[in-house]
Amino acid sequence: MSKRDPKSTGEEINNVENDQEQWQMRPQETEVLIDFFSFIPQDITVAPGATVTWVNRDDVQHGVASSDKTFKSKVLRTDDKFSFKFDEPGTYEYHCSIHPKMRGKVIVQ
Ligand SMILES: [Cu+2]
Repeated sequence: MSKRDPKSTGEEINNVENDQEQWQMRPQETEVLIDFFSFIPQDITVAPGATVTWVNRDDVQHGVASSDKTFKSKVLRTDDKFSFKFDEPGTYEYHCSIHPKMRGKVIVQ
């Protein structure tokens, strides 16, 4: 007489592994707020492939421009957004195209 249980075939364990793989593949999205003439947070670190979206919450116009010209937004009015996808690892310093003293940094690693 066999005591083998036909339900314990490992199917449930395989399902758990598949779920974890999907979670790791999910693209990362991060927001940077523009308010009080500042980028908030000023420095952010994201994984390669992440999309960063800047949102102008200030009541004056701002822009987002990287120092090495990798990306540049149009003029952002209140509640306007600008997104850029960072595929290449590196440090991306940027400033406001209207107020050059406003500075921020995106670190991709
Ligand atoms: Cu500005």
